[in-house]
Amino acid sequence: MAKRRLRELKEWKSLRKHYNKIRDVTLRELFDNDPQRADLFTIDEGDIYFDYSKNRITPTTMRLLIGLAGARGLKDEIERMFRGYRINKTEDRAVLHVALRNRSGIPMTVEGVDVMPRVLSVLDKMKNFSESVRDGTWKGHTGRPIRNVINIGIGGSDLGPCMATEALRFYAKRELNVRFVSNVDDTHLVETLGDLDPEETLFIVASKTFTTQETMTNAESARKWIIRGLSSEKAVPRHFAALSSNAEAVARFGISPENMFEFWDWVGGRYSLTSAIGLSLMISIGYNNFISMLEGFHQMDLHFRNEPFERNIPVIMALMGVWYNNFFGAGTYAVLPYEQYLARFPAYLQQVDMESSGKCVDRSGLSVNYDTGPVIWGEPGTNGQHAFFQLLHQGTRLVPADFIGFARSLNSTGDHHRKLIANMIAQTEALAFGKDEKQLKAEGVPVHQIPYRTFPGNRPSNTILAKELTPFILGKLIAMYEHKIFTQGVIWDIFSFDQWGVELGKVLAQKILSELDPDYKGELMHHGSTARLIRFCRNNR
Ligand code: G6Q
Repeated sequence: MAKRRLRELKEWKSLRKHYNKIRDVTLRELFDNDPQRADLFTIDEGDIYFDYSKNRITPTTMRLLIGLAGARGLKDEIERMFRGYRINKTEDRAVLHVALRNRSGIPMTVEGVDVMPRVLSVLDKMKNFSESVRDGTWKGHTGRPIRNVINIGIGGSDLGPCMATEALRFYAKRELNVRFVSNVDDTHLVETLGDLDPEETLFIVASKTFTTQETMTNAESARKWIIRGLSSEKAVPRHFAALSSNAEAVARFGISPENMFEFWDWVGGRYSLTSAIGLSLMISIGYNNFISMLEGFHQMDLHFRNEPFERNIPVIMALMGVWYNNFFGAGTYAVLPYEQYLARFPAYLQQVDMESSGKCVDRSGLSVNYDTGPVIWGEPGTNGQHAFFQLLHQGTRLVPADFIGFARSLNSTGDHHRKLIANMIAQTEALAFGKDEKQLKAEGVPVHQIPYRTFPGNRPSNTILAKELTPFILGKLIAMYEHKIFTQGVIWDIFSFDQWGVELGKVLAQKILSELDPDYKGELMHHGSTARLIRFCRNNR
């Protein structure tokens, strides 16, 4: 029997009807009518405290949304991922990043082959290498220990380790500078290397394919920088390591197999932080902290696989997302960490979510007739409050948001942290309950100002709390979002693990690259706008 399209499902239709009934019900009413509401809609998972009570939902909403997940076969889909099926159909690959952090000792297979021995052997190799860099036994070409580690990669080979290195800086070996170069803009490389000594600098070229234009351009320039700085080609093997699945290209670059850390086609770029792609992070925080992060990932993987949907944080997060995206028509989703160390977390999630869910064709190849992934954005609190929160509180758009915070600061100084958390909790309250005319009048606000100073409220959010930001908790948080995205992909019936949408621009850029050459003599076969842009840049070099 052909799979029913999303909007034809009876569960979807019931949700539509239910939405029409409750769309105008306010969070104030919902809380007033049910004093147990916060209990009912909180999952205290042990490490993560997930409060979703400030959402425009009732028990019926949840029953219907969970019914929808059931009708989409979510349980089976989760199993298919964990069992290594080739669920990335358009690239004909399995999707088994969960094996990278499988700490159970139980085999995980792709087509009957246990991948765990290879996963663990790469981890071991990473351990030895990272320890030798950290303790100074790894020497550069001139015999000096390494003080600077530069990860060269882009997209999935940059955003994860860059975000996590920043997030876990508290646990870092401070004598080591760990930096990230991603942009093909020469400024990125030049500014990153400006104050560094090649004798003490190690480059980690992170590229699954080892053909990515930006990464290879940066890596070639870094190679020249080393050769120039150390006056010898022989310096390359002591100053370069590679994270890749393309052994031949790595060897051609001059990096020896001992310094290549492998990963596999069943690891998608944006899901690769826990693979060899995490090497720069491991060098920064050390093997034990890295393993602790993997444990956190693994615990959340188990939670996602085993918990009933009613108690399953990633599933509930996904359902909330679908509820606002498809019924309330919210086109964006804000992620607001109240934790400076998580400053890069929204940017990281942007890739994981938007590359996975930015699709307009369903798994049967038909155009979808409903919205898929929203725009993900965010900044750390409290900075965001002084920037875009105005729109969240009084704008015309509904922007659901995740607030992420920690009960303790890692750098406890005076009452900074108490103020930070007070702000976070206050924002969720202000968004949910707003401030009405009656309250404003009671405060003596002049009548003519009342419309401007009214807060409509009824703006939903999740609050995600943990005791302290540790590697373990970071692992849990990331896995939570990964599985949220997976769940939404199942509901929207899209392929979450490909990214064909990034290809066209790359191909066109190759053509334009040659046309930008001042000696290019051919005709510019483009629409008028593009041809003029090319001419402007060529004439003004
Ligand atoms: C992520 C994408 C993409 C990829 C980069 C880098 O899921 O596949 O962001 O990670 O394009 O690719 P390489 O690692 O092959 O250089």
